[in-house]
Amino acid sequence: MSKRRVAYYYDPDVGGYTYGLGHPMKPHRVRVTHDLVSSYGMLPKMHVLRPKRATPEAMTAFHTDEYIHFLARVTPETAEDLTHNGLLFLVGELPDNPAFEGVFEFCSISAGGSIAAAQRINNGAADIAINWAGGLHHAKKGEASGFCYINDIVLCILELLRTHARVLYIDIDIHHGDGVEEAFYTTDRVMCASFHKYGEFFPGTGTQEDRGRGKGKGFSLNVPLDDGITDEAYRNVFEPVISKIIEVFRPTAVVLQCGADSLSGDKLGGFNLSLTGHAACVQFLRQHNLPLILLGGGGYTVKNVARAWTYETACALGIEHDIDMNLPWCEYFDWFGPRYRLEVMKSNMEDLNLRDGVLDRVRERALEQLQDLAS
Ligand code: TV1
Ligand code: CA
Ligand code: ZN
Repeated sequence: MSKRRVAYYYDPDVGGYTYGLGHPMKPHRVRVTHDLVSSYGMLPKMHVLRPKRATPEAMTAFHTDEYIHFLARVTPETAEDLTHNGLLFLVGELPDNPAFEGVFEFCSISAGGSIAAAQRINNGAADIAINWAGGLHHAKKGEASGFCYINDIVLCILELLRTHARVLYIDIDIHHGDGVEEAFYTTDRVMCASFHKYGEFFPGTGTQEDRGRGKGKGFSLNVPLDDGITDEAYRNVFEPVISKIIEVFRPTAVVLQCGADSLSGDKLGGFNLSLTGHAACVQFLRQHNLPLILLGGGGYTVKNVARAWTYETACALGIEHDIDMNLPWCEYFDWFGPRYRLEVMKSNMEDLNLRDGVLDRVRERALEQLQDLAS
């Protein structure tokens, strides 16, 4: 398999932001990932770039002026007062979206990386661009949601649309990619495909009936899943569905949100994917030889997030078969005990998707919907 030019976006400040004590979202996981990527000696094999921070103006390509103005000013001290205008909910008893110290800077790093990744793809200087600090798929035009404030993915895709006719967005985070879907719900230039847990689970959207509207009818595809899905079952849906999308939609660029909360053992998730099962999605897309952007997303068992995104960086480089599964010495080595290996094992939980052939019907349904698009 031939080598690809990989651009890797990383800002060393990103790991310093914190959503607050006890909050499951930990920006630090991006630093742990970087430390592991670096210890594996991958940095000299790619273009390592520190992205420019996204400006408020760049953010308004998607978000409203009012919301950006608010987000740029909010601090832990003023959050209560500023929310009085009812613009958004940043507070609450266990707030998903707290007004933490430096929240706007954090967003500008995350979004800056995803926009820069798109520009690098647009000007042809990279085949694959990576931003593990991105992938914040729930943010809405004028509202924060589900740990996401600025939708770096929408900004990334809007940038790609400047030079690309058709962009395919794929979301393997365990949560539905609602913010991205909503942004492109009525266009036929972006195909959004989300694989997610559905049923008494955040954000509660993403049924197979939701397929887009107007010109966008058929250009949103949802694959609702249940707890316990394993590598084999996931692959048996993912690969045929993505192959069919590529055949009928003929994307000119692909954005893959690699949310790691679909891994077995995630603190918030309930799937049973191993590291290799998760990474198989990256490998499958790389094989198609289309310009590719890899973004982060969810992932709440920090050591496993770092393992997954490190291995997926190796997949982007095409060196995954050459790396030592025993972890190299690194700053956070202690976190990876007791085995100190680059693996996430599946558990013995039941795969609820295999009851009564539900999963086969979900796949057949998705393939039928895609066939509609072809005729
Ligand atoms: C503070 C402290 C906030 C502890 C939030 C889990 C917390 C959660 C917390 C939590 C938590 C959610 C909801 C309920 C909607 C709310 C990055 C009516 C132990 C992409 C976002 C999940 C997932 C939001 C983000 C969800 C992503 N789950 N402890 N909050 N309300 N919110 O259910 O897709 O991964 O859990
Ligand atoms: Ca998803
Ligand atoms: Zn998630």
